[in-house]
Order: sequence, then C-alpha cells, then structure tokens
Amino acid sequence: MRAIAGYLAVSALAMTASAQNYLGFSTGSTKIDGSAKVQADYEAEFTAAQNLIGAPGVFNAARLYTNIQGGSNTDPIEAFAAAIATNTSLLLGIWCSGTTTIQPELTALQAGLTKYGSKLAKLVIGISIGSEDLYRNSVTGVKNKAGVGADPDVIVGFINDYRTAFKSSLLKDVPVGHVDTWNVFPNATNKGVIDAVDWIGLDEYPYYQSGQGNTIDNAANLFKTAFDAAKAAVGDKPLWVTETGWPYTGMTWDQAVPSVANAKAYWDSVGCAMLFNKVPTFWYDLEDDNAGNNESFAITDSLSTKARFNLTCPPPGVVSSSSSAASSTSSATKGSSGTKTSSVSKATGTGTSTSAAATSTTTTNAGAVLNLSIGTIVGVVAFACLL
Ligand SMILES: *[C@@H]1O[C@H](CO)[C@@H](O)[C@H](O)[C@H]1NC(C)=O
Ligand SMILES: *[C@@H]1O[C@H](CO)[C@@H](O)[C@H](O)[C@H]1NC(C)=O
Ligand SMILES: *[C@@H]1O[C@H](CO)[C@@H](O)[C@H](O)[C@H]1NC(C)=O
Ligand SMILES: *[C@@H]1O[C@H](CO)[C@@H](O)[C@H](O)[C@H]1NC(C)=O
Ligand SMILES: CC(=O)N[C@H]1CO[C@H](CO)[C@@H](O)[C@@H]1O
Repeated sequence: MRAIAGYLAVSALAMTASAQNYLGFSTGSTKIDGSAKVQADYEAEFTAAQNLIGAPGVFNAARLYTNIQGGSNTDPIEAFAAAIATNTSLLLGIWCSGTTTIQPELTALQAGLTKYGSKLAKLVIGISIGSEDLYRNSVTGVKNKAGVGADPDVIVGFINDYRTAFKSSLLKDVPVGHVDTWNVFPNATNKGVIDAVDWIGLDEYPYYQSGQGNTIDNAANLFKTAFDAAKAAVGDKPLWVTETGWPYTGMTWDQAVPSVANAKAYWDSVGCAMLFNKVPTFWYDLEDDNAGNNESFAITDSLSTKARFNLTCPPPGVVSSSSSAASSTSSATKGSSGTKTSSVSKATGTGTSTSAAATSTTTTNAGAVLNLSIGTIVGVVAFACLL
C-alpha cells in the first residue's frame, strides 16, 4: 500500500492500518563546501543513518529536494543509485520556485527510471512538488527576504504536469504531496494546493519562533500548536513532518539557545514524544550541507554512527534535562559566503530550513537570490513568522 497516514499521539486522530511511519533525514544535494554530492556521499549518509547507535528505529528513508544531479542540467541525482545500493526509501522532491517549468526535473526523474527501473521505483514512497514555495511568497516570507517562491496556481500547474507525465509510469501509485511551512496551510488562497495533493509535508522549527516564547522548554508546545493548525487546515490528508530539528550551535534566536543538550531535549520532547514511529518524519538533519546557515543542526559529526547525543528515547514521562540557560555560541559561521540569510531579520519568525535548486535557466532567480550556482542545492535558513 502506498497510502500513508500519520498522526500525533497527542491528537485524537486515528492512524490507518496501512500507515508506515518512515524515519529519515532531509538531505540537500551539496556538501558544506558547496560542491555537489555524488553517489559515494549519499551512500555514506544513508549507511550512517541506518546504523545510528541507539536510534528509536531504523532511519532508512531520505527526503530529496530535486531529481537533478548538481552540476548537470537533467542528469538524475546520484542519490538514486545510493538509495538502491543501501535499500533506502526515497521521498523525492521537485524544485518549483523561481521557474516557469519543471520539465528539467521531470526529464531527470524519467532518466532515473529508465536507468534503474523498478529498483528505483520500489523505493519511492512519495514525491513533493515544491518546498516552501508558498511560504517564500507569503507576507512574512517576502518581509523576511526569503527568496523567490511560487504562487499556488503555479504549484497546482506543476502538480498536474507531474501527474500527467508519470500517470502510466512505474511511479503511478506514488502519492504526490507538497511541503511547506505550517502557516501557509490555513491561508485560504493556498487551498488549491491542498486539494491537488495526496499528502502534505510540514517543515516546522520552534527554534526560529522569536517573540513566541521559543525556549527549549516551550518548544514541544510550539511544535504541537503548529502541527495541529496545519492538520486542521489539511483535513483528512496525511500530514508528514518533512523537516524539524534544533541546532546544537549557532545564534541565539530570541529565547532559543542552540546547544547539544537542547538538541537532545528537542529530539526527546518532539521527536520521541510526538513523531518517531507515529508520523512519517524526516529530521533536519544528519550532516550539515549548508555553508550559508549560521545554525548547525547535524546530529552527527562526520557521519559518525555515534550521534552528538544519546538518541535513545527516554521512557514515557521522563523529561530529559535541557539547558535553555546555556550560553550561546556564535562560532558557527561555517565559512558562510554571504548568502541572503545573513540579511534576514531576526525580529520575527519561525525559520524553516529550505533548499534551493536552480533547475534550469529560468530558475536562476532562486540561485541569484540565494547566490547558489546552477544545479546545486544547499539548505538555507529562511524565516517565516508565526502569526
Ligand atoms: C529493504 O528495506 C525494506 C524496508 O524498508 C525491507 O522490507 C526489505 O526487506 C529490504 N530489502 C532488502 C533486500 O534488504
Ligand atoms: C496567502 O497566500 C497567498 C498565495 O500564496 C499569498 O500571496 C498571500 O501573501 C498569503 N497571505 C499571507 C497573509 O501571507
Ligand atoms: C541513553 O538513554 C537511554 C534512555 O534514557 C538510557 O537507558 C541509556 O542508558 C542511555 N545511554 C547512554 C549511553 O547514556
Ligand atoms: C551569522 O553569524 C554572524 C557572526 O556571529 C553574524 O554576524 C550574522 O549576523 C549572523 N547571520 C544571521 C543571519 O544571523
Ligand atoms: C550578492 C553576492 O554575494 N554575489 C556573489 C555570488 O557568488 C559569486 C561567486 O559565485 C560572486 O561573484 C558574487 O559576488
């Protein structure tokens, strides 16, 4: 069964019998130095993810942001081959912002299917048409200079383009979704996107919710509020969590302090208590691949299978200690090369870790805004305000 439903234990929503609550990480297409990941890089990631010591399940799924291999125009991303080699389930992504066509994405995906056939198709658990495009074009996204997005009618058009192109393919039963930040879903203007998909993916970071009591101790409350609001807006359609996490180093955002202890507290209070094995979840992230992000979210160092903190979930009811009073560090500049994130206002907002791909000549807008090279993806922190 391809149909997947997720639920929060804290929500009064039933899980369908067919639910499979994938565990995985969202993974960009570039390394921290900006170079394109190749098959060996993805294989190392996927292997480490599956072997994380003490993990509350096997992290054998990965969410991608594009089908296009970095540095190429329409070559299939080498994550496909790595997934086949490591038996990793894939949540595919098609980059949709700043372009008038997703044809290069579709061409790359078709090339992957032609090359790998059912070996690839059987690993594909879903495909997202777009990532945070509606957020970038929202009032807050514009205010925060989050970059070029896409309007709902454009996303719906791309969803239809994908469905038409792949309706008789090996992917014909793969559920089609869209990933965005929670606050775009209750916006009635965006309803056409919800109506057009089979599932919705939620990117949500309490850490960036300045002005809303974003201490680590309140993080689970903020997450739950956002999840429930998104769930209410998407109705019966499954809601997956496609990005969430807490940085271990970086800037202090209002009351949100990055630290290893807080990353562990967030893992326990949000991941363990609400998500893992309950909702399909793609944690952010396993390793840093975003030189422009002051915050570092990676749960491992150099893909060690021993994470920075104890991944084992505490017994229910046991609250792990957090360190919201810990001093912040500002050492995480990571050789940042002046991406737009450095000018984003920190006064408001929830941030979402996004990625941008320039997938064709028409997508260089996204590349221009984020100053990425064509064909690459890096995670870049954008900022959305919870209203
Ligand atoms: C691949 O992983 C799936 C779970 O995602 C499992 O059911 C299957 O047995 C695995 N196949 C092999 C060859 O290990
Ligand atoms: C609601 O969604 C539309 C379409 O995505 C967008 O243009 C508008 O700015 C959004 N409203 C707010 C308050 O963000
Ligand atoms: C990790 O956490 C679990 C659950 O709280 C605990 O049982 C285990 O002893 C911890 N492991 C280490 C190495 O601290
Ligand atoms: C990133 O960190 C540097 C050094 O701490 C700081 O000057 C800069 O404003 C930060 N950028 C953002 C977007 O917070
Ligand atoms: C605005 C900005 O920082 N632009 C830079 C983008 O990156 C290229 C090199 O890749 C620089 O030449 C630009 O100055």
